[in-house]
Amino acid sequence: MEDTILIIGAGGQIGVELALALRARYGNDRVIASDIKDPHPLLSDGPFVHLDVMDADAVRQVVQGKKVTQIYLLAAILSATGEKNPLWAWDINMKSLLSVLDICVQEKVSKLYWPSSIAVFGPTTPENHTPQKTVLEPTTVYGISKYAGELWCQYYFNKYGLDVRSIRYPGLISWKSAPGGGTTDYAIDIYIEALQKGSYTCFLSENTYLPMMYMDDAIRATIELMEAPKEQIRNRLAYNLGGISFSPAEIAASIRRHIPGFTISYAPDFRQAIADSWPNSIDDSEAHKDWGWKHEYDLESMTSAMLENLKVKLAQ
Ligand code: NAD
Ligand code: AKB
Repeated sequence: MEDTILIIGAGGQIGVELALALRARYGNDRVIASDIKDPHPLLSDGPFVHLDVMDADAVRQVVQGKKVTQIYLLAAILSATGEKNPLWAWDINMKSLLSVLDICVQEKVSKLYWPSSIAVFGPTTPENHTPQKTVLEPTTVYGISKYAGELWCQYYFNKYGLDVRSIRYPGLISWKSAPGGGTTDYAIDIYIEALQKGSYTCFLSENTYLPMMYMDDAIRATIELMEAPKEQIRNRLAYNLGGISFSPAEIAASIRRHIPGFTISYAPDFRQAIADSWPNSIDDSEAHKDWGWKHEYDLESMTSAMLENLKVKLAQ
């Protein structure tokens, strides 16, 4: 039987690109995009349903009615937005996951993808080449919800055999769909403002290093993980995923190689404390060993791709 895939939160930064990639791979009709907001214009070539993930009955109806066999649960409140309203962020992030885990078991959905984040790490975690297994003492509500979420995913795998898979994404950088309120969003805004204004005021300080990744790599990782044979998935919490590590000063220097007059200034705000609590770089050797993961984009190739694509998009 062919799979029918439901993406919840398909209108967001990752969802739009993941929906496009899954549709290109499995066929437009096999991938149902859903979101609480109106459909993104790039998703008009396939099915879309309005869906609030907090409405468990509505999610169940879609799963039953469309005979869904795989779910990608992307709806969440990210780090910076979450710190403004912690209990609300906790409620959305945890209730949505627990309800979808339950629906998957009851409706015999064969696979669930739920992303975690580098936000599971905290100030007591080793900050360079952070290992897969290490101290996890996150200080943001977002990070706490991701850590708890990982444990719930593992619990559902152990208790019910649910094939749930997860990645701790680093900050993702992309141009097709806007980011949704994270601490790493500066590394997208900087490209847009470099093209529009020739200058950027960064909300993180110049030497703040964070793990980052170009979206093409992240989408490929997600699909490779989901397609890997079950016996190769030895980690049922979430896989560390490396990529690039750079600071605002370094991304600015990389932009200056394309836009020589570009200037950057720094006005750190509350997001600095979040960034300071996260690692500088990630060791993803377990993902490499278990399912062959290897990233492709470095800072220079990502800058070229971002500027080239944004130039065309912003001119439209
Ligand atoms: P986003 O904020 O861009 O997208 C989330 C989508 O979920 C939005 O389209 C939003 O409308 C939708 N949504 C919100 N509440 C909903 C609800 N009640 N019902 C249905 N849909 C709802 O986020 P994203 O960057 O695409 O992130 C997707 C997932 O990946 C999240 O779990 C996030 O924590 C994780 N992640 C993202 C990054 C990153 O850098 N983008 C890094 C690490 C982990
Ligand atoms: C955020 O900054 O909140 C996200 C993430 C790294 O999880 N981009």
